[in-house]
Amino acid sequence: MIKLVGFAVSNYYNKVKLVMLEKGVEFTEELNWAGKDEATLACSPLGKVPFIVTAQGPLCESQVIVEYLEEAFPERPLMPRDPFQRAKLREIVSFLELHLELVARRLYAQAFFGGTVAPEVIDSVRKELTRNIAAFARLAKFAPYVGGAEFSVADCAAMVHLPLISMATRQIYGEDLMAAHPVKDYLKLVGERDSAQRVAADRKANQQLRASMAR
Ligand SMILES: N[C@@H](CCC(=O)N[C@@H](CS)C(=O)NCC(=O)O)C(=O)O
Repeated sequence: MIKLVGFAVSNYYNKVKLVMLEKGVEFTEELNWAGKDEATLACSPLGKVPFIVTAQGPLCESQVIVEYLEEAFPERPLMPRDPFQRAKLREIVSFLELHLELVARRLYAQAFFGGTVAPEVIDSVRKELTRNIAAFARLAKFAPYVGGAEFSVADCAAMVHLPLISMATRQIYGEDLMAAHPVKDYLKLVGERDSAQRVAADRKANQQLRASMAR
């Protein structure tokens, strides 16, 4: 059985978990706070989570894991068959991760963890995010799912990344830079799924565990 390793507050961990839940892939979970010990680095050389451990060995990088799952467990597909349509979904995931999440991530220290971010970084992230969100909006369909009529792997990414972009920008700029787009309605719709409810409950429990450890 596949083992999913990481912690349930992580957006990338939850993206993979959503895919497994949606596909009905059986898995176990192992808590790892993105450790840098030898055993972790042997599975995920940068010590990032998530990674999975399969009968054939470990695999890291969430999108690589998702694509592996899609090929290894084709029964309940989360991508269409057509190569171009598959690529269009990957395009959305790339925009979400490279151009939105990784840019907004520069704000997280101040937005979520009580640290400070240099004012020039706060300014440049705002400019970049404004441009990148407008670009993302040209690709995202929200009709009703992010890639169109079918729920897909792109939703598993959007469900975990979009709330962070909204929360971080609201916290830092006093306004949600995604507000002009139908993100709220979309998150409400996908949030009703069993997979989303399970991920939300596990995230909450993991948040409480982290808070209790910090005391
Ligand atoms: N590109 C990676 C990103 C994973 C990632 O950044 N994970 C965070 C948790 S959300 C992490 O492990 N951070 C600890 C670290 O970077 O050392 C993926 O898609 O899996």
